[in-house]
Amino acid sequence: MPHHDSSATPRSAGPAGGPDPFAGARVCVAGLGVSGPPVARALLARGARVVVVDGRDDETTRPVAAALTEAGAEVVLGDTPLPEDCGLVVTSPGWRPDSPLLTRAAEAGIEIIGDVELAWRLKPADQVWLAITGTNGKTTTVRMLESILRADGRDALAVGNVGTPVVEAVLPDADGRVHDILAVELSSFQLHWSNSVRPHAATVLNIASDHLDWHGGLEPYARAKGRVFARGTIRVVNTADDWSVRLAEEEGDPHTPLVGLRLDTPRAGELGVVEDLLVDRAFVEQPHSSAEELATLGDVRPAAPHNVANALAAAALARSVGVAPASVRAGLVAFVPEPHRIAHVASVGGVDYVDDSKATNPHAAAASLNSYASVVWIAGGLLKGAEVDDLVAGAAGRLRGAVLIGADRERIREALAKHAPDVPVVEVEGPAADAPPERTVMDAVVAEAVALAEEGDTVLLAPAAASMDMFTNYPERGRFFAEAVHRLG
Ligand code: UMA
Repeated sequence: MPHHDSSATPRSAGPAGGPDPFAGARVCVAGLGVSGPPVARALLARGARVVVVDGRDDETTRPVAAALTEAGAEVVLGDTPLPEDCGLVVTSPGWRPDSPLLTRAAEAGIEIIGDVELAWRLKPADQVWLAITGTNGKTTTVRMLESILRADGRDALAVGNVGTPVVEAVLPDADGRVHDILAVELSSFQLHWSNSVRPHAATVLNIASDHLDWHGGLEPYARAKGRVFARGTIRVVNTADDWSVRLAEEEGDPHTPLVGLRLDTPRAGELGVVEDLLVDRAFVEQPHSSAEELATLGDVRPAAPHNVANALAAAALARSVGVAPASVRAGLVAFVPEPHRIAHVASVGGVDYVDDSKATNPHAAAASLNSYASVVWIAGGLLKGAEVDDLVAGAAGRLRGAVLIGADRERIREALAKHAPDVPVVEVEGPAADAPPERTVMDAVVAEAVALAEEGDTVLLAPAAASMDMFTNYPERGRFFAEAVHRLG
């Protein structure tokens, strides 16, 4: 029987041929949320001795812990000690590098990887990954890509930050099948903890301030995203975004094609827009003398500029694996936009109500504010260290009024006072004291917005901030908003 040193770091999966580096290894899995349990199961399936830790000990974590214990893992809840003798830590993405467990592991020289890196080491050699990162538009783009690949008859799945942990898609399912191709949404957290992931093609859609508290600044946040451009990875860049181009040039492999995306006429080697057509001049035989029509602007929903850029990115990644032009169009047409992304809720009294609860940072909020001429803006929540001056200065001319909520609303109020002093601003702390129990804070917010709005205006929930100070998550924030709007009728 081969000897397995539990302090050795498993570096490659290698089940065919040499000894399996995971078999017998003692591995700590940090986190019992969405990504931790499938990571633990994958490691158990490979014969690792798994210890899972999670700081939460409550009705959510206990049943998951019981199931994993049943499956053969050791589970520690309510405390996050670094288990003794582990040779590898596989962390869930949200764990900050300065959390006590990860700090202790780093000090002890124990390798720390993320769930995505583990998935890469476990995946079959012939499974193709197309990777998407960026501050905004990742989830939409990864879903568009999945739709396009499927329209082309490919066995594809959207995974990663979008919600299905990548590790679930690299192991055979009950029928022994593994997906051929993955559309992988990667967050900066996941990329921070990846070091050997090498997608076939990848893109950084855009970079703006987000998660600065986690990474400690914009530069390390952007550089983490840049890791998506690995050795051998075809680089797809948004030519309108300086960081996207810089990261591809500075972090990527200069020997791979650099494919530009632009919202106007594409040059050779780019995808772009000519009149109302999405056009490919990169993945064609004669880029200097020919172009391939992929779709029309009408096939992209909503056809707002930032979303056309998302569609071009999805198209480029799909074309990098030989998807037919007609499949790009069919996939975009079949794509169903996710809720809470610039979703029209209702028109009441000549005023449109739009839910962009997914705008959890200033950059995303700017994109939706720019889509409307006269806006009553609902904003606020957790800014995660981001600045709002540029956002407010850029939107000032479009604002009819603002209704502010959440922990960091004071910062937005200050920016409004500075850059849009004439715009009326209302702050809402909670529902009126005598409100019936089914009323949420959003009823009070919507009532204030109604008072500010004039016919033809758009009341836009685009908070520029995360929701967790007041809501479970951004979908709940959006749902409460939509329900409050519907109660108006
Ligand atoms: N925990 C601790 N100690 C810590 C931190 C967390 O014990 O110091 C525990 C929590 O109690 C919880 C678990 O760890 O039980 C949660 O782990 P996690 O926050 O890493 O999240 P998961 O549930 O594993 O979900 C993660 C992604 N979450 C984050 O990156 C914060 C999900 O992205 C992703 O869909 C999922 O993996 C599958 O890949 C969500 C997200 O908010 C949507 N992403 C950010 C974004 O899009 O902006 C990056």
